[in-house]
Amino acid sequence: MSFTLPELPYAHDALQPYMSKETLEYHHDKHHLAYVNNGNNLLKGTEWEGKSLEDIVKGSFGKNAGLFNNAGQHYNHLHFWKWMKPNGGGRIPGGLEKAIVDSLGSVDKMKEDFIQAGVTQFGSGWAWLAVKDGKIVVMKSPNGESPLVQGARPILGCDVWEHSYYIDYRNRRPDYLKAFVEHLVNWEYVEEMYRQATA
Ligand code: MN3
Repeated sequence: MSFTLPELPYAHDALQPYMSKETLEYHHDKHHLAYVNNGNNLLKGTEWEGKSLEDIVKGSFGKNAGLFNNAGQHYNHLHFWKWMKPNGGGRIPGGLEKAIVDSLGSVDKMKEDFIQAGVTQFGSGWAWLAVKDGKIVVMKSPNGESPLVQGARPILGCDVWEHSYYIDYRNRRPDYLKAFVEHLVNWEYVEEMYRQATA
């Protein structure tokens, strides 16, 4: 399969004031598109041509850095757009909330640890909620990596590359992460990925 840039599931200005139209124009229309185009070029002629995106990400990790970086970021961003919605944050669906409390103690503790993971990811990368050995865990990863290459299934990720927040928050990464958790997260999509990860 080749990679294609998905449409955003909302208008570019729909996440304001927490994520601006300008940020999404650069981040989705230019950065994600570059991962798609570079990934398609680097995929040609490799053993992973014709494989699923997840198989390409997992298979190229540690073997083909250029392809992995672009395929990994394509996977991460495909979900990142869906992990957000206008008027996000708020109530977490009951089944997912129970799993979070069982695994991490409380919703507040989950939010605190998730924000801390993003704040302490040195340089570019991602903060994650993932399912590992049947439990929800907080993780972080550098660059285009994800829980997929750490033996886990991602259910929520926040992009902490500067291109994701610098226009709106400048150097205030903690404020961006807090706004993401409180006002942007599409918990229904997180729950859908949790169900898939535990099916
Ligand atoms: Mn990004």
